[in-house]
Amino acid sequence: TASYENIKVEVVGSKKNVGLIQLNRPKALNALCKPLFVELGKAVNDFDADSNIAAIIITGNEKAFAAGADIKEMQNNTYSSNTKQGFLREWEDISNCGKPIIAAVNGFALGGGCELAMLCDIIYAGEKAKFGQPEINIGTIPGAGGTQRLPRYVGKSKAMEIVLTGNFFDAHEAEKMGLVSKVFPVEKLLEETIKLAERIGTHSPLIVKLAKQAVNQAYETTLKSGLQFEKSTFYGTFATEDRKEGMTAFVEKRPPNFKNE
Ligand code: CO8
Repeated sequence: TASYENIKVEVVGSKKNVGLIQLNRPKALNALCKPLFVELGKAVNDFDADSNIAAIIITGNEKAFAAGADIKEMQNNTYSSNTKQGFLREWEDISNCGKPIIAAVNGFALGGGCELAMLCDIIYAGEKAKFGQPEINIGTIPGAGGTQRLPRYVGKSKAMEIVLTGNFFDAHEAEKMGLVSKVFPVEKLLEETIKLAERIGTHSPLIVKLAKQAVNQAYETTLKSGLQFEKSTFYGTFATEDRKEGMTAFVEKRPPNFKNE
């Protein structure tokens, strides 16, 4: 794998089919500076293109998943520099990934860090994780999905409270509001997240990709066209070898042998 300065990249899991990306600027609590985001985008794209990889994990360290955009780096930005340089461009690489991405959050997930976790498909948290959208404290607003994804995930009242106060909330609150799907002891988080990725990795990669696309429609379109998309995609699975294999294996009472076809 390529070598990076702001992230560490590894292939893990007993079948070596899980791509692990660790944000690695511990001294700045993994603040998301531009070079970090360029590297993260490249690592995600590479794993997305690698047929040996079933799912991707993004994590940080025990103190911080990511404490937000790099405030020191953006301090002197201007409206025109943001606009001309496309300040948030690299975020697209992550939202365009076809494979499942799981965020394993220990420590702070604030501002852009919380938004990065929300760009992922599933969030697992360690019990000391702290989430928040503190942008309001520094005179700005969330800029990478916080005002749009939070209300869709946790509802308007909670989202407003989080965005307008800038207050942090913990892993258990995050789980209760549905932002996080499970909470684990700090030292178990990564191992449990790898297990989740491995479980996903037992399925047909092709069908996993379709399932991810279909769930995402629920956040991107109306119910009517989302249901239409689901139905067409469901019908479409019947054109795949893996659908045939899955049902045949069930009837023959044996494990399926998916070919990604
Ligand atoms: N940017 C740059 N440096 C940071 C950041 C940050 N977001 N967060 C922490 N650091 C640095 C600190 O400056 C400090 O560096 P130094 O030792 O050189 O002074 C080091 O990390 C350790 O931090 P603290 O000493 O502050 O550690 P504490 O344990 O006392 O406090 C906190 C931890 C509470 C997390 C605190 O650091 C904090 O409040 N950080 C800022 C959180 C924040 O406001 N985040 C939102 C940023 S705005 C944003 O994300 C907008 C998103 C827009 C889109 C994203 C584009 C990428």
